[in-house]
Amino acid sequence: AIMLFPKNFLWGAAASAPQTEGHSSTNGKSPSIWDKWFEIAPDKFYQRQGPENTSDVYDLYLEDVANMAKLGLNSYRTSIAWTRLMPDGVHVNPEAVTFYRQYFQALLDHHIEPIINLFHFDMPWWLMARGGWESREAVSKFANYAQVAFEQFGDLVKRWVTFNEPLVQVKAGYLYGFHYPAVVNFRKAVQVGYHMLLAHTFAVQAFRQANIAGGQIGIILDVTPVYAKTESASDQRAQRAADLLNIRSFLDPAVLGHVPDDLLELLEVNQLTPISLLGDGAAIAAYTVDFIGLNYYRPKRVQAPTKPATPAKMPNELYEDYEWPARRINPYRGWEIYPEALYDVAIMMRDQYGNIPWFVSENGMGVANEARFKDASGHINDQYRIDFMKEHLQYLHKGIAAGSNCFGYHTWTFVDCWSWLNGYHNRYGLYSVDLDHHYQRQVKQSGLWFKQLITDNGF
Ligand code: BGP
Repeated sequence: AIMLFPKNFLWGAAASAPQTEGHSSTNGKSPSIWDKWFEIAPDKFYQRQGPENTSDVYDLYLEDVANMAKLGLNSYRTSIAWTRLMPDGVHVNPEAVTFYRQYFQALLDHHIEPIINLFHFDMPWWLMARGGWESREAVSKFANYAQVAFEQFGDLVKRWVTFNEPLVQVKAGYLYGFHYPAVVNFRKAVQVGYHMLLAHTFAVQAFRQANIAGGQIGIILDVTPVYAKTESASDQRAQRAADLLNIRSFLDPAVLGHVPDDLLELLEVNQLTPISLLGDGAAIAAYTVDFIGLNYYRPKRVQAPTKPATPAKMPNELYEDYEWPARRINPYRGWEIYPEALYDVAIMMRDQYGNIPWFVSENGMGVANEARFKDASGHINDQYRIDFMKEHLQYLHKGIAAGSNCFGYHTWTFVDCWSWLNGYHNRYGLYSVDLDHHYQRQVKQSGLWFKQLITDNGF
């Protein structure tokens, strides 16, 4: 079958500043929690690969942009590092302004639309030292940073994003304890999540006030419908709770302008209502988004809890992750592959969120030790990644055909990049980087396929 995507569909790739730029402690940048954590506990990081250099986009962005143009990308998402633009949270670093302006201009010169995100897990260290997202102060600091970014780059960047996956930071940092500050405390997680929601809200407010001609603002969330193990009442209850905490907690306020009533109730019953909740409802209602980005890698499946939970692990008393016996697994990363979810999410956006414009802001296949798939010419022959994207695009296409308002597809990522505690273990790029030869780039088979995909606007 021939699958053509809508006219002017956005084809591109996504990345973030901390995972690609490098020069993490030079050129006027101050440390984020990642730089500091690596300094304190380097052994936590895969092969002691830290955030200092990453893929050196700071030096190599012109080469990358030229390669993007070669493959025909018409859009690219990355982030600004708050710690580079405003190293002390007050003053603007002129070198950062020059760097980002040249980078964004280079994209525009090649007809690649920059979609710019303000925050990708990289809390400044100076602010973390004052409580990070636990402190309400972070809300106004973030809104101020957003305003500065709109002023500095609003002439070049039209599509803005406040946050990438805020809930991942809430969960990884405050609930499951694997990202800094590695706390396990549901009460703190709620407070942090709430402050991130407010930071998002007031950044949208700053955006409306900046009045950027042709400008739009959105948020990027890691979202799929939650799938229950069975139709039983207890599994369905678990499904609703997981959906509420993981999906609706951010998607509802961002799009519909209110925190779900059942979430407020759940928090109240557990005496977890965040401090200062009551005064912010009007702002949340007033500053909703223009579009949504959804990152999708794997589905979330749950069942009713099978083990007794302690209060400290509050979500565990509501639901438990469940491994579907029939699942397909990406053998190179261990994650379930379930492309059908992209259709389900498309229908969810159509029916539950007023058919707001949205795009797939990340989708891709992580592969460990990918160098083993090099062919004789030195290119990585990643047919598995081509198959992965094709399958997902088929279900996305089906969702669009059913009327869902999806305007683009971004793969994670363009060049292999550094990933938090996983370093360079799992590779995702359309281009490989060679860590032994100063991040030398080379196109993979999937890159050539992606080019054809864009040329044909489908496959
Ligand atoms: C997403 C993040 C990205 C990226 C990706 C791949 O959740 O937004 O930053 O890291 O996941 O995950 P990983 O590198 O752990 O395989």
